Amino acid sequence: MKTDCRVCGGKVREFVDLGRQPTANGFLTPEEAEREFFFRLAVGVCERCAMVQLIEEVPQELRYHGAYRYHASGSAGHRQHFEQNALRFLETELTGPDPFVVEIGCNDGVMLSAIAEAGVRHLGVEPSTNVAELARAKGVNVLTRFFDEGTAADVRAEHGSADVVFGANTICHISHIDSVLRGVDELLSPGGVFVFEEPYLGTIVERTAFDQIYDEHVFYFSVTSVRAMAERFGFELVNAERIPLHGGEIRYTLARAGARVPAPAVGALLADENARRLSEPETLERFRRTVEGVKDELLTVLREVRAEGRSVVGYGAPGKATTVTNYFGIGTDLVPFVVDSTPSKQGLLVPGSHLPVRAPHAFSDPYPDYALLFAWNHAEEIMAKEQEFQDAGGRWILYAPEVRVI
Ligand code: JHZ
Ligand code: SAH
Ligand code: ZN
Repeated sequence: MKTDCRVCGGKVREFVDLGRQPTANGFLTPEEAEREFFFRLAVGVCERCAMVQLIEEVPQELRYHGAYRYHASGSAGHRQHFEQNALRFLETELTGPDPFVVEIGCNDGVMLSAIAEAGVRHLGVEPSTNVAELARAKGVNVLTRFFDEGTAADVRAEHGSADVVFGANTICHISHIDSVLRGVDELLSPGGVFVFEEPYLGTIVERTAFDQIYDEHVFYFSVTSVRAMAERFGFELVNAERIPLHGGEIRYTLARAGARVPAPAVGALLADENARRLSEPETLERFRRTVEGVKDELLTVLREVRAEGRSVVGYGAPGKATTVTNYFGIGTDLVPFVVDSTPSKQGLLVPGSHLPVRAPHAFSDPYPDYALLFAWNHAEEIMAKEQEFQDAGGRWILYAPEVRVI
């Protein structure tokens, strides 16, 4: 069992245990389901640096490989967001004579394709070969490797230093985060920035977004813990911006210590975290109890509507659905199947709970009475798309931040 902090070596105190869980994006065939991998999904907080992190971890090769199912370009909202990110980098950071940007975990090229289109030097470091191929098909340069200090040294030797190192929903996935920070130190130009956008502990606690907890999310960052981590490795946290993706994230900007003046947002968010006692044991314990309440309520609603003979379909098969269905014990008796727009998930089973994943057309064939919205962070996009379901009398069941039937 892991009890030492991956950042500072301090003691990690466990505060929530979501039970035996498989790897969240390990969608599988019925044959594979017989020898599925499980681990104990539990989270703790470091008593020294406040970094919230998994107690046990899944080896990275079991999570990222040639059949990684998450395709970042699947949502119109995400495509738009990352294109805007690219434009912002092009306007503000990549303005020198021959700029170079490295993205850690570029996935299917959702961000770098816009950089490639602008003709700017770039490299995606992406170990999952299937999604790396999708990026290459969009004209993106990709190195299929896990990022760490060794990779950083090789990239620097071949391409020179980078003006921007970027990562989205990836940096919190890497358990050897010390090696990542040493690697960024090696790779970044003196005036460069390391920018990463990751789920925010503050939102997870505030919105009871416990389904953001799964094997891939090794760390649950806060401004407090990221600032401490930055300082440990010779960096300074110079900006922290709240962004709406995945229900609420923060975009952190790290520069070399003393190189840039920190934005006022850093101090403001730190003060807010202190005032909320975000990383304190009693806050995290309250979060755990709230999750238990959501579990009881959601199971009650699902059992009631099923007892009335109503049909329920799951909408979306995000990684989050693995946590919810396995922790709550939601099987095909309550939710016979889910629909998801990602081709590579269709025809497979949700890890652990084994709910079948079907293509979106199964949703209207015929419409169910209720749809349990697993992809709740895309609620606006999905509800607009599925207006006909609502017009036909269909109702949505939501469970974050609380159970609601609308
Ligand atoms: P979505 C993944 O999280 C995993 P997930 C990972 N660990 C991470 O950190 C973030 O991404 C970046 C489907 N869908 O975005 C597509 C529809 O069916 O919440 C997706 O399978 N219809 C890397 O998995 C899922 O829902 C639609 O109209 O929690 C959403 O997954 C839309 C918009 C989506 O990420
Ligand atoms: N940036 C995209 C994709 C996030 S999915 C987005 O925000 O939507 C996370 C990606 O990180 C996966 O494609 C995975 O293969 C990659 N990844 C995981 N560990 C990594 C590592 N050590 N180095 C580089 N990429 C990694
Ligand atoms: Zn620590």
